[in-house]
Amino acid sequence: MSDGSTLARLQAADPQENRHLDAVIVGAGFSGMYQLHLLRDRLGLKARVLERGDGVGGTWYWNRYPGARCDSESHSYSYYFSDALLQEWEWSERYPQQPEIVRYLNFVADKLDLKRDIQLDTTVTASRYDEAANRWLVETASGETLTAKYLITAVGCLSSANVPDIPGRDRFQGQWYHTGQWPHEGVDFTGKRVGQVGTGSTGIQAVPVIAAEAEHLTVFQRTANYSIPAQNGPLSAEFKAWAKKNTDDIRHTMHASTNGHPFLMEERNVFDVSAEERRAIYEKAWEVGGLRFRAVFQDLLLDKAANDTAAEFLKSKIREIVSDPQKAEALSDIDHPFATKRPPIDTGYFEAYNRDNVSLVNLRKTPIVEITEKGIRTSEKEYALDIIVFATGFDAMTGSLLKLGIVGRDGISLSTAWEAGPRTYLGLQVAGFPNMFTITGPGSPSVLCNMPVAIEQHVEWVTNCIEQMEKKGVERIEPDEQAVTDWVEHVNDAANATLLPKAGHSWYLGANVPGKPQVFMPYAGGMARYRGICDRIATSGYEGFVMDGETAGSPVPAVVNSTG
Ligand code: NA7
Repeated sequence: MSDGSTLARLQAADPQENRHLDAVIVGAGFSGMYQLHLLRDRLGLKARVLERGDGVGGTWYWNRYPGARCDSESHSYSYYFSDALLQEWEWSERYPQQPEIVRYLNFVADKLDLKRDIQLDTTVTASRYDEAANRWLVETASGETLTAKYLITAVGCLSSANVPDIPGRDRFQGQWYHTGQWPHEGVDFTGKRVGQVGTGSTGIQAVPVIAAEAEHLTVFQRTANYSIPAQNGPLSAEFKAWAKKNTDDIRHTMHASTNGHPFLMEERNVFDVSAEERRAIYEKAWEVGGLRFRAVFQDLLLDKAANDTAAEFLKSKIREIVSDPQKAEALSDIDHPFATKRPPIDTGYFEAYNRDNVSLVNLRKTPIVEITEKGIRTSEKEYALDIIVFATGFDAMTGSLLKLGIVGRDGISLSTAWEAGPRTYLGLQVAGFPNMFTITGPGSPSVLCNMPVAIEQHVEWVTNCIEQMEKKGVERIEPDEQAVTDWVEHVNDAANATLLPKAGHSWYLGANVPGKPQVFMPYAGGMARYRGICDRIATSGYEGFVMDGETAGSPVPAVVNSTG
């Protein structure tokens, strides 16, 4: 409902107007920081970031669990809009560890002087669109209300922890932790009996590190998972010099690739080569390690028979590595095609099961019944534990957005609008929520892409759009309902053209959170194609959007500047 009087009261109560902004940005991770930089330093707008944590870093501020490391290669896990930043920063390892990423983001925040406009320790509790005033009223947990013409959510796709509601959890007398809400002081596992629930990317990173410290680690596995060795290590001086010298080429490759990584997918298909050649290709890719494995054939995610060859190779590796046949059987009994869930990469994951102090419980055979005072009881027995680690993932892509208490035009909440699953145009805007932009929102490539690439593209697109609005005096933009319907259909078609929906329990589908509508959320049509669509829509005058009540789409001067 519109409520101009609330705004009038706020403005009267705050003559300095320092709470009345052009843009409120929620979240101080990669997206929020870059969005602040462009709106403030390029467009000259009054913008502020509100951040729940007491430091910058977003996802990486919270995910401090043992072994936390990015699965994008460090030289590509950087902002590419500024050559000065690229030249000055130096990554130490092939895959950056959490503390190094937080250091990097602090380095960027300091270089760009962002911190003065980032309000830390600030949790947004409600965000309401005031139609009469055309302002967003953003309330925080401390009772403060900020107002802004633009509301930009930069809350990350994987930041709302999914702690399973297992009966008896609060009875447990030991300590329990979720990996995404890890204590800053760390957890001492020395001499402890640890139970870890979950074997996704996070659990797979944590197992070897916890196993090396704990007296005993019991891993509770519901779904067995593929994993490829990261082959992580320090970067050589030659590589660092090469990466600094070739930033244009690296950027070009990332922008041309399907997933925003600094390597392209091979053009060959699995059955273009003989079984022998294929085996050699997979062996070599295993040695190279990481997500490059997925790129050795172009049809791995398109053709089940092709995928089976990679799946069988990876399962055979598990059986080779894990010496206990029962463990090997449980770990290689994988029920979904390779890479239809986010493919984890690891450092010594399967090898950890050869340690005497690591045991595996197959929850498919003996499910968890309850948590007791002493530990975890499955249908078979009770496991006594001192610490439980929930590596159980996130309410991905929508969880953090819905927590912002967003209410749009006519008093419709985002949770009502998305009751049957998220509906966006380009993953950027939602009908009925004028001037709200969702960075890496559902319906955009986001988690299927190297995140900084997806983030830079969105932030630049939003900035260009706002720049046009400000220049032309446009007050409101929101998508046309039909454009949203068409885009949602296109997102579904793009997913259905791949094997991705075949992992029925994937968080891409929302299937990991009980009661969450099951809709394939990220855009699977590829980052390069998506970028082209967004650019075309902008240059056509924002086709599919409604500006100040008028259907947009008549030609406007080309405004897209992809380098920001
Ligand atoms: P994921 O990939 O969602 O993995 C969560 C794991 O926790 C997965 O093995 C789940 O099994 C398991 N899980 C979740 N709930 C339960 C319950 N109730 N009981 C037993 N096991 C459970 O999260 P991650 O944090 O590992 O990774 C998220 C992303 O972060 C990752 O893809 C990277 O992009 C970075 P399931 O498979 O659902 O049977």
